[in-house]
Amino acid sequence: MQPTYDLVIRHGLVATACETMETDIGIQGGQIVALGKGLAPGADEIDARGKLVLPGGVDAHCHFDQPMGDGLKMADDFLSGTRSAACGGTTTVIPFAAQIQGESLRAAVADYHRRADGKALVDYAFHMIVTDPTAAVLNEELPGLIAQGYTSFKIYMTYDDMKLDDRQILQCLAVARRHGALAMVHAENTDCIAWLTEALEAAGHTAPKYHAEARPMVVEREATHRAIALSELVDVPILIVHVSGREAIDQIRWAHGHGLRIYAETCPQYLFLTASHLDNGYEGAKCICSPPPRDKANQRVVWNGLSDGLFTIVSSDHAPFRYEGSDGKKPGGKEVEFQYVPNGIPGVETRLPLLFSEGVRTGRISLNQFVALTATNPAKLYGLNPRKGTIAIGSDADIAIWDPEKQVTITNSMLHHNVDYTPYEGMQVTGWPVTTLVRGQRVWDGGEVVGSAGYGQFLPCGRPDMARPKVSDEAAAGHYVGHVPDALRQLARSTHA
Ligand code: DUC
Ligand code: ZN
Ligand code: ZN
Repeated sequence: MQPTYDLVIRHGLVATACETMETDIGIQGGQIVALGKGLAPGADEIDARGKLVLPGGVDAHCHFDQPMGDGLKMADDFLSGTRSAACGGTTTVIPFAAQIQGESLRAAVADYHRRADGKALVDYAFHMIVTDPTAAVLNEELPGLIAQGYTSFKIYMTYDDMKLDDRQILQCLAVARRHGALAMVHAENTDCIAWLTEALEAAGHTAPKYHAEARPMVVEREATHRAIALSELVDVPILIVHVSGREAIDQIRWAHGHGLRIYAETCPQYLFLTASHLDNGYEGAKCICSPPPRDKANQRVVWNGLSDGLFTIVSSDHAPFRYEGSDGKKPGGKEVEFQYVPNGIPGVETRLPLLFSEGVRTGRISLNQFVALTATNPAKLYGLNPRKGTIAIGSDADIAIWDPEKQVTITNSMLHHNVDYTPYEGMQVTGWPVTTLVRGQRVWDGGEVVGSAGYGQFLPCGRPDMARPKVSDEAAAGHYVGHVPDALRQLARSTHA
């Protein structure tokens, strides 16, 4: 008898963001085409008895092969980065095409495609990073790129070579509003950091642990509040990325209490690391990231924000720099003052197992919340649903089959990135994906990487519905009372109609 499907996954416990069900999954042509018990035979079959069958993760914040100045280099390109993603159950990644100040945004996107072409094992989309919002960028490049499927961009409130001032941020948010893109904001007050860094340096406090002292919570709190105010002024939703603890969370809760659509992302480093991880001689540089990890009390507040729905997504913020060598955490091969250590830690492969083990297995979040935070919501937020991030008829067959009882002690040697350390060395987790499918093809199976470079496809993103401005009752009735000039409002309405 001719098989009905290319592949059938049988007897697994399938979970989506809204339900958990015992069902088989029929896959044909890379898509899910049937759900139900006792499906007809497939040419290939997977027996998932005792396993969890989840949508493949969508890691909506990771950095691969991003051009760096000053002799620095990211350790992972699209090959090693997406390989590592697949081995941790992630099937879609969204890294960043970063504009270099003084250069064009379009050129950054074109360059990033060259870096990605033929390398990825899983599917990928691009965010952009806007560092130089010239008139050409605001009026031509950004609108054109948004229309072509690059529908999200990140802006920074700190770092000399990236930061925008408030007026520039407003200009970018206005473009997001008018053209239906989602703006992501790195919220830290740059002048506070510069002032504190100078003072720490003058006192001879230059070890990695002082990175955390140069970026205390108040610095993040102030910038988070300001970003929220700017978003309110323009009347456009934003995502605050890598939220680290209580004070920033308080600002976001305040915004939600005032009816503002502010989305929030956190990352495993704010759940599993503390500033004490930076207090380890120069090895503390391995855990330098921004904002820095805080303390146990802040970790608890972040966990609460996951369980009560404050956070929309959990991403890795995988920013891979090797510890040894001259192009990573020791620039030029030297132990440098904390402010010259490249910011970022690896985590694309450990994101899901860490959150599953400490979140789902402990009961802090439900399995459905786990799926929502790590797959469904990021797909929605960035205009990739329903193709990605769920298990539904018509969706891509991007699936991670988990052994929920598998006990793993995380060591760098078992990971598949190209970084020479993991900040999670020695941590024990229960639950790990044993098979990862991208569009119905195995890329990670039984402890082996079985996918091939170049199989991963570029995904143009739709304009995310979640980026729509709020339509107030007054506006709906035609007499809006608020901060936004009518002209801006009218423009947004006509393109969003
Ligand atoms: N912000 C990021 O999003 N990633 C790495 C470093 C940073 O500051
Ligand atoms: Zn950032
Ligand atoms: Zn990042």
